[in-house]
Amino acid sequence: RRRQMTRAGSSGAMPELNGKGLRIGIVSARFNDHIVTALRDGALRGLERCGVSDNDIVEHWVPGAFEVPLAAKVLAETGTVDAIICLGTVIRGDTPHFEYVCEAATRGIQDAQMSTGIPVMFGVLTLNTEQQAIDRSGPGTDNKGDEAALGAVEMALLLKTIRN
Ligand code: INI
Repeated sequence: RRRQMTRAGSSGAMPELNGKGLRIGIVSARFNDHIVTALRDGALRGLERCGVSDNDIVEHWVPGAFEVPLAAKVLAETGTVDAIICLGTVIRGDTPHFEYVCEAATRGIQDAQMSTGIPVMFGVLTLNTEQQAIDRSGPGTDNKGDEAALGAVEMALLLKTIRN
C-alpha cells in the first residue's frame, strides 16, 4: 500500500523530475551500515531514474547520524551541489541517547538547508525496531533513500525556477 504523494509544482500535481545536469551530494552515516547502505542504493536508483549522471553525484560518509549535519552544511557551503541527501538510521535503545541523536540530526539537517539555501533532504530513519528499518530500505521505490532522492531533484529544480 503506497501513500499517494503530491509534489510541489504550479498545479500541485507531481512535476516531471528531470535531474539531468543536476549535481547531488549524498552524506551517509555508517552507524547501522547494513541499513544505510540499502538506503544509499535506493537513493542512487532514484537519482538514476531522474536522469542524474553518476559523474554528478558526490558521496561522503560520516561516523553516525550526529555528524551528518556538519558534513552536509560544509558540502552545501562549497556551492558545488544543487541538493544534498542525508542518510542514516537511528534505532531506539534502552537509554535516552536515541532522542538526543535524533534531535540533533533533525535540527542540524534543517539548519543546514536553511542557513545555506541548498536543499538538504532528511533521509535519516528514526525507528523503534530493526524490522521497521528493513521495511523502509528495501529494493523497491518505497525505499526512503529513493524517496529522498526524488525530493532532492524536485527541490533543486524548484529552487532554480524560483531563483530565475
Ligand atoms: N548513530 C546513528 O547513526 N544511529 C544510531 O542508532 C546511533 N546510536 O544508537 O547510538 C548512533 N550513535 C552515534 C552518533 O551518531 C555519533 O556518531 C556518536 O555519538 C559520536 O559523535
